[in-house]
Amino acid sequence: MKIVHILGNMKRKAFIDKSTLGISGLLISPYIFAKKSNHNSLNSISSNAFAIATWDVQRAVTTAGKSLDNGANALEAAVSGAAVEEADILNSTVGKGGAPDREGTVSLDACVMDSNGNCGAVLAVENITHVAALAKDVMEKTPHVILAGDGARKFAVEQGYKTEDLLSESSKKAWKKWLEKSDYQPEINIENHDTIGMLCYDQSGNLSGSCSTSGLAYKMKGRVGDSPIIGSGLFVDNTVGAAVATGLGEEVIKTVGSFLIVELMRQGKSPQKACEEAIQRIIQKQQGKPNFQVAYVATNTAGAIGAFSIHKGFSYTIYKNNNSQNINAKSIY
Ligand code: SD4
Repeated sequence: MKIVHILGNMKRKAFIDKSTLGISGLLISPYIFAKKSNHNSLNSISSNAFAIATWDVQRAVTTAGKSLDNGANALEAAVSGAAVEEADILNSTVGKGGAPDREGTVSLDACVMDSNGNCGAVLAVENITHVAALAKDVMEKTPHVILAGDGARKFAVEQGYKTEDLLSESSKKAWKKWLEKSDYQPEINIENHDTIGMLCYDQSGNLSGSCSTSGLAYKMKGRVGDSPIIGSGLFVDNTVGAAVATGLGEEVIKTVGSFLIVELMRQGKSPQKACEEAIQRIIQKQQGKPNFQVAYVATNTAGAIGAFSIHKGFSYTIYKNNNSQNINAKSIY
């Protein structure tokens, strides 16, 4: 069932299974998981693996985090975490069960970026659930970075991906209801597990990320947001850090948000300050309080984590050492 969380109305779980996790030591901000003496000596550090993701996605970060603990590389882990939300038919913002466009078709966007700066993306793909894995396949098995639409779907079929009808009964019902008025207004903080942007830091000290979404509910057919756009929805630089975005993609694209955050960190800003400045870049172009949400999560190579959003109600989830925690991000409003 789709639950719409309107701004200011949102209740969040402060912790995930707080009692069993024993993670009070993590209740400081920023979260320093992987201390390093030298900002650029990433590859010399090990056993500090962690996964972070946008929204309240404990199963996804735990899947990614456990695979990191078992020695998976950061890219594999980021894709495996995204796959959990993609397969969840109850998540109406990612993968199977995602909200359709205004014609009733579910089309998905995703990208990945690895520690060597390689990247892959798929745009407006229909009938394929695991688009983050598909983006990884584009990166690894084609000479290209981006495949869109039918070409991406065809490539998926060639690679052995199952084709499925991605429109769930509840998303179909919600779309039919929306059609009655066809009033297009991106809602703030739809659900508490939205577009999944995931950043993973593996035991070899490498960073990678993934971003996967069904995009904005009832978008125009063919509309693509920030999530599969490298630099907007996701950016990774293994010598600096990484960032992911969620929210109204049009606004993220205009400021190339994730790249901006990584560049701000390169200039010496903390992940928190970098996320705040990236949100300010959006806000300063608005007249008054915006009626849309944008949120960022970032980490640097020292393991510090930052997050910031325009409106209250955005949270992110961290996994480290068998513990996971959902944290409410700070916001302007
Ligand atoms: C998009 N950024 O397609 C995505 C949607 C999203 O929270 O993140 N919603 O614009």
